[in-house]
Amino acid sequence: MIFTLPALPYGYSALTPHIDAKTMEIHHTKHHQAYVDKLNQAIAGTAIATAEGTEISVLTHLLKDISAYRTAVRNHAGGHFNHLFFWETLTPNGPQLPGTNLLRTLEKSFGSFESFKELFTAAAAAHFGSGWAWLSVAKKDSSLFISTTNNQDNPLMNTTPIQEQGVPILGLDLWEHAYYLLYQNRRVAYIDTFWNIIHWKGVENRYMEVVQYQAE
Ligand code: MN3
Repeated sequence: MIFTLPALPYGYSALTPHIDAKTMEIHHTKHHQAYVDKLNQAIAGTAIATAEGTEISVLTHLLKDISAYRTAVRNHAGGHFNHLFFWETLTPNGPQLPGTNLLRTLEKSFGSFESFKELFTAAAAAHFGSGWAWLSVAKKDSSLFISTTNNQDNPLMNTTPIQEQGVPILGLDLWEHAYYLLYQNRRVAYIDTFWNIIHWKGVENRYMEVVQYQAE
């Protein structure tokens, strides 16, 4: 497997005024590209270099077993997966709420959609330094949980300090490169605007796939 950088599912300016075109272009062509290039270097000579399948499936298997690999693989496999995931989590013109299946589950899990939003926002705002905020389906019982991870880690990884393992269905990049040009130090303004551009249909599809898979 040689990992590649796919085109975004929308143009660089599609998410304005929430995320500006320059940020999207640099984020995609420089930051994401660098994770792809360094991942290819890091896996040279390992079994991953000859693995077959889609990039997402190879990455998912790799991340679930990441404790067996060195830090460079962890950082760049995480970086590649998280960004592929992030681009698909955003959309310029989706509905502002999840569909019924996911909405009801969020209400059951967190009391209401509003309180889910508040908890996710608070977790993302409180995360110290670079990292990600996630909504995931727990490995242990298929419940939904909110967490944050450092650097390019994510909840799939079987390693410390991941507090709880699960399959992410929604993720927000908390690195300054994701928002600094438009928001500077105002991370909360960036988190607030995220709610306008979430691809809820895609998030719900991920949720349905995970619960179906875990039930089998
Ligand atoms: Mn990023």
